[in-house]
Order: sequence, then structure tokens, then C-alpha cells
Amino acid sequence: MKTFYNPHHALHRGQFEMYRGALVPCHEVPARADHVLAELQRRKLGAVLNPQPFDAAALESIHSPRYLQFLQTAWAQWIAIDPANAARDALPSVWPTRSFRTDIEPDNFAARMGLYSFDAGTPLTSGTWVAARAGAECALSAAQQLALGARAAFALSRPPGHHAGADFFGGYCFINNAALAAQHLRDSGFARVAVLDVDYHHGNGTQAIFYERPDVFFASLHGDPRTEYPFFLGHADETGVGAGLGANLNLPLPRGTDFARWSQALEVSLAAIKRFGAQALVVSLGVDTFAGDPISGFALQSDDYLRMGERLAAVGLPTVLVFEGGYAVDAVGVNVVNVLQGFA
Ligand code: Q9C
Ligand code: ZN
Repeated sequence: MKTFYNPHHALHRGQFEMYRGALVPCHEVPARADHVLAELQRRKLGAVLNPQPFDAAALESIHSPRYLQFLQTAWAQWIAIDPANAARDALPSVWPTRSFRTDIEPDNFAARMGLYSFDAGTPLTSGTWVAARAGAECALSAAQQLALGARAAFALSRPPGHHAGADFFGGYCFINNAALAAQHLRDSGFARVAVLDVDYHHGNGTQAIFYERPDVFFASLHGDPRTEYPFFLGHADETGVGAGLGANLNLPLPRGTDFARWSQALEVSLAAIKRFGAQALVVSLGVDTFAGDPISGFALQSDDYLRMGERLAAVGLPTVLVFEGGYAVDAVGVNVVNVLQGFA
């Protein structure tokens, strides 16, 4: 299968994330994608291509113009406050929670950062916009391959995307690559599309984007939000709303879940996707389910990712795989490419 690699991903290079009252080194580092690329090339698993350009309308199929405008100009605003800001990333520190208004965009930069985000773990850097936009183009290019008749394509697209909503960033994500791929498939004539999110963390952004829609099914296997990030979404009783009722499936799993147990949940999700009648599949491929992941609590082993890929291929649908999380940096290449090899 073809891989669309984000040639600009390393321009997004966060320094620190807020953790327990301190700024600690970011987990979401450029080396993650470099390791996946190196392992792909070592195993000769198909062509690695640059993404095609897409215009603003493609991004606006998922994200609000107001949010995209903010992302595009945020770094310039940040350094305009104080030229010394160029040496440090921008992090939000104030948010409009219950009872606050979100309809008026404040003039204050810190306030706008809070309006468009939900955590203090996602630094915005000088190259974030260029990197995130090119990453989105990887996902769109991969979806375009399916429109042209390909069986599968892989978007090797840092920064990740599944926590990003229509108008907010967080969870190391800015633009929702998987949602863009799903929408592009819809626009290309696939009448019903399923997004299967196998990242350790619930894909709150993707769920929110499609929650009221009957044409895009969202299924997610993830750490139980009662104890795991992103905490405030991803429970089993979230099944969609309005026309989207029945088109959302959450399978929260306890810490310590191994591949035997995880696979049972995978079967539940695939049966639901089949019942839905999906004509194409987007996989949010996070490998932070790995036993050695430093911020996650499942117990998958590297060989398990081969079986995962085999099972995803057996679904028999045209499939876009989109890289999401996975923070055991030395293992992330092997684990992701095992999925791709199992799929092939
Ligand atoms: N110190 C993705 O996997 N912070 N995002 C956890 C760890 C957020 C993960 C705190 C984790 C976000 C795409
Ligand atoms: Zn994750």
C-alpha cells in the first residue's frame, strides 16, 4: 500500500507539556514518525509519497473557518505579544467552562488559546500550522487513493488528530486527519463510512464531529475515561444523537487489557461496522495500546499488531489507516509497520 508521509511534520516540535504542575518534555516528538518511516523503508512495504495539496475548502469540510484562521495566525500573534516568546511554545491556561460564553472570540491571545483548546498538554509551536496542514493533506491524499480504486493507503501524519474537534485542539492534536479522510471518502461517493479508532485514548474529536450524522459510523476501543485521558467523553452510553443515533459505539476497557481481551472488543466493533453497512473504513491507528507505552495502560505486545492488521484486512473494505498516538518511541516503528504488514 502507498504511504503518504508528511514532509513537514518535524516543524511541529513541542518542547514541554503541563503535567502535575510542572512543564515536562513532550511525549509527542518528531522521532515518532521518523521511526515509522525508517521501519517502512527497511521492510520495503510500498511507495512513500509526498501528499498532494488541498485547498482550504477541504479543511473547512470538518473545521470551522474561525478555528482554522486562528491556527494559521496563532504563532504570529504569540510572538507579536513579546519577541522573546519566539523561544517558547504557546500553551493555554484559561478555558471557558460551564456558564461561560464561547460565541464571542476574545481579543486577548491567551483567551483565544483557551477558547480553541481543552488541555495544557498541547503546545502550539512556530511550525505547528504548516506541519498540521501537511499532515491533513496526507490523510486527504490517502482517502483520494481509495477514491481512485486502491484497496488501502496509509497516512503517516504527525501531529496526530483524533482529539481535535471542529473548533478545538488538545491531546497533541490540531487538525482531525481521520475525520478529514472520512469526509473525503463521503464526498467521493462512498455513501457510508466507518471510522474505527484503536488508539489507547478515546477519539473525542472524531466522535464529536460525527455524533449527529447517520452516514459516518464511529467506533472506538480505549482506556475507560473514568480513569484515562481524555476523561470527559468515551463512555459506553454515548450512542449518537438525532439522525446519528446508533452510529456511535464506545468500548471502554480497563487498565491492563491484553490482546486477548482487546480482540474481543475489536470483534464487537467490526460486527457493528458490518451491520452499519460501511463501504469504506478509516482506522485511527494509535499504537499507545503497547505494553511499553509510557503514558498508557494496555498490554499489547509487538507481535499482536501483526494480528491486528490481519483482522482489519479481513473486514474486506477499502481502508485508510491514519497514524495517531504511540509514545514508546523506540517501538513505535515496529508496532505501526506490523499493523501494515499484517494488513498486506
Ligand atoms: N503525562 C494521543 O494519543 N496527556 N494523544 C496525558 C501524560 C494527553 C494522547 C498526560 C495524552 C494525549 C493522540
Ligand atoms: Zn492516544
